[in-house]
Amino acid sequence: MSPHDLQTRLAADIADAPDLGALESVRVAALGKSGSVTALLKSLGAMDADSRAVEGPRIHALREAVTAALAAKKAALEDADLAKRLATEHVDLSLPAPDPLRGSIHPVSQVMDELTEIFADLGFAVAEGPEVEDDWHNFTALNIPETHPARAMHDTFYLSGTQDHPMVLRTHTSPVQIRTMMAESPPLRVIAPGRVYRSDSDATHTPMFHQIEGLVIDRKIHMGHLKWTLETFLKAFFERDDIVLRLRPSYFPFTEPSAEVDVGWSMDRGRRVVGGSEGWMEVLGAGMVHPRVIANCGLDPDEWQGFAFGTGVDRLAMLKYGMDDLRAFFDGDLRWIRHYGFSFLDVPTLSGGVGA
Ligand code: 2NL
Repeated sequence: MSPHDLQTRLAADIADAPDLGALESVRVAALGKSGSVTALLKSLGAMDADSRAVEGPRIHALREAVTAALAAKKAALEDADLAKRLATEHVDLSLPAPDPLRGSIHPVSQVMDELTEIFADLGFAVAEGPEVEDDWHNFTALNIPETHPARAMHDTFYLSGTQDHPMVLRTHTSPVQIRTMMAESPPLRVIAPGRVYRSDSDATHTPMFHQIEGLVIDRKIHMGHLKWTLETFLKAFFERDDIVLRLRPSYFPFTEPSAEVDVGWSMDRGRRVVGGSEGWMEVLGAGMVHPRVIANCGLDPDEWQGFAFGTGVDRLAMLKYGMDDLRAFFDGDLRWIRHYGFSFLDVPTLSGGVGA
């Protein structure tokens, strides 16, 4: 077929194409690998120079014309499609809007806020410090000897400090209280909530977890103050009056005497809950601040005493809200958080305070 005849036929096919699919078939049949226009272009190679000089411009003009006709028809079909959709589809503004995706407060943040509120009521300020600590604030000042297992590489994340200034990811929040004692003058009442790190990972341990420690430094402070404070805090936190405490003698390098603090539990609808006295579970470690720690912070241990305590925030959250898998805390799965009924509107208030 001559270029002229082919152009007439293709122009008709293009004009007749009822939709974009049909138009694409016309394009392939003309310009595709074995298309009619492509075949004409290929035939140029076999012509002698004179014929090619005549046919070449014609065939190239044909290709240009077909390409332009295809583009024009495509635009027309798309315009027609859009016009049809505009005519038939419409937005019903009276329909209710879809719910926006809402996040919620994380149980750990929630519990940290609750703890801050409870201790604020008891006159404690919140202290903060770096998560990358030096070995002196994290271990030495706390009377933790060079040979203590906590200092081993397999328990602590070491960073590249210098030979005489080794750096670690803090293994507890105690260095925050050390910094507070060095920077401020007693009497002191502070809590230090925050992230801590240990080289540990299994079903019940994550390499990063959350701790809260408390510190009181004053004159004539004794274990009675410690026990009352912990009892008042646990009653407010678990929202029960039947909280019983048991202090068992223990050992920490930074306190003397030291105690492990157990709280009574009871069964409630098949669950073990805090409160009552069917059994004991450990919830805190505590003690009187070791005089060497007080002296390390530049205070006179004959004048100043104090108590300190520490506990895991993740564990407190699990106990209070009945969550049983620690790892879910770090998955960021909204279904999990909704299952436990957390709402972004849940924020603790002072109105439910401890009344101290
Ligand atoms: C536990 C035990 C504890 C402390 C933390 C502390 C801090 C300073 C001085 C003395 Cl600056 N003590 N903190 C004391 C006793 C226990 O934590 O089982 N934590 C999860």
